[in-house]
Amino acid sequence: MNTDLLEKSPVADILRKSLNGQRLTFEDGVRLFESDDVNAIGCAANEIRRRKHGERAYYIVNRHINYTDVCKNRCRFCAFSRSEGEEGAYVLSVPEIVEKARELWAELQFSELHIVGGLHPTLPFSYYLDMLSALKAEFPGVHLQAFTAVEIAHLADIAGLNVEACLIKLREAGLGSLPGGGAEVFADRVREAICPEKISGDDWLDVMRSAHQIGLKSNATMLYGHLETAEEKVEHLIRLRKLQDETGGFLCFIPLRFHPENTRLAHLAAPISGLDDLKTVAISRLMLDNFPHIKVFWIMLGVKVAQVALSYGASDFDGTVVEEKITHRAGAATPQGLTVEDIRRLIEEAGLAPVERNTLYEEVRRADNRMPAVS
Ligand code: V47
Ligand code: SF4
Repeated sequence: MNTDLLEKSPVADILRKSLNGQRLTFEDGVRLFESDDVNAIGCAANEIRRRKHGERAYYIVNRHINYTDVCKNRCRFCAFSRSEGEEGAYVLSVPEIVEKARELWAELQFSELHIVGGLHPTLPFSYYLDMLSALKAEFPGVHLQAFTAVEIAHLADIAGLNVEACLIKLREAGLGSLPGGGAEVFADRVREAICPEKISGDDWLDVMRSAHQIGLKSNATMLYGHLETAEEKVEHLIRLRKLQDETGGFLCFIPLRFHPENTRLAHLAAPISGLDDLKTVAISRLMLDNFPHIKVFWIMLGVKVAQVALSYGASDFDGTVVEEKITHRAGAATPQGLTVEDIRRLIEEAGLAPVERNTLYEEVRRADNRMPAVS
């Protein structure tokens, strides 16, 4: 750790506090976001990451599947969604979803399927149950991380169930955990401006609380780089930290950088620098002291910034992905997927030891061409 860099920083008092194991306050978080001293903040975050995970950095062999882009919410930052009947709108049938996974299996024995989609106004609840059980029948050892808290609220609605009962039915059909999407920024002011139809921040947190209470783990995200203030970002992080204190159910936090192209917010997006990305990763690591991992989704950050973020507090580099629509329809220039060899090399170049994990962060050990086995 470069103590000279830390001690000379205008935010040295906050960084020292964090390194001494003290929890950062709202005011600390705001000062960090307002600071330009990205390297000192990153240095402290890297030290916290090192204390939690040593020289290991994690990655997962996964495939993303977006089962439909039809969505009744039509968030203003979203270039992915379509209205029913609009050009480009699609719904994958359950056999098509299974086929997407099957066609990849010979080549890549993924340990996770990451499944998210829009809020389809007419698909019945049975579609989602059938999707999970068909995938589970075909790939019994694969973890199904599916449906954001926003989708879960919608599914509970169409099923006429409360959230907990809905989650139990989905789990019986094969659901393994929930991805972290849909959190955006919790502040009402922000939601009103960027996603007025979406469930509130409180509702998002309530869905996650219910999931954690029945033993389902989840991820959490924050969408940054649109019209949110430093205060709103810090409030978001603190609300996540508070729920994590209560349930311990979050596996990781993923900061998602807004991609403006083809969205209705394109006009207001100031370009976000690589330094802003690194600062967000580092502050997340410092504020979320009770989250095991900060994950970088290289699809959104870009491969190079995601690689550097491994020295700014990130401990997880997600993943092989294979096919991605949400960010690419919003102008992302990243590839659709990375090979395992690419990911391992990127982590090694960052000076860390790549460790394959499953969704629950258990180490995966593979014999050649066999189902991933958990150690
Ligand atoms: O909720 C939508 C975001 C999320 C845009 O849990 C956009 O491991 C940037 O949550 N620019 C879905 N972001 C994706 C997501 C995710 C991704 C990877 C891993 C995990 C995980 C979760 O994508 C949405 C929204 O926040 N999003 N549009 C856009 N134009
Ligand atoms: Fe629908 Fe999700 Fe896109 Fe919002 S972000 S329009 S909820 S698909």
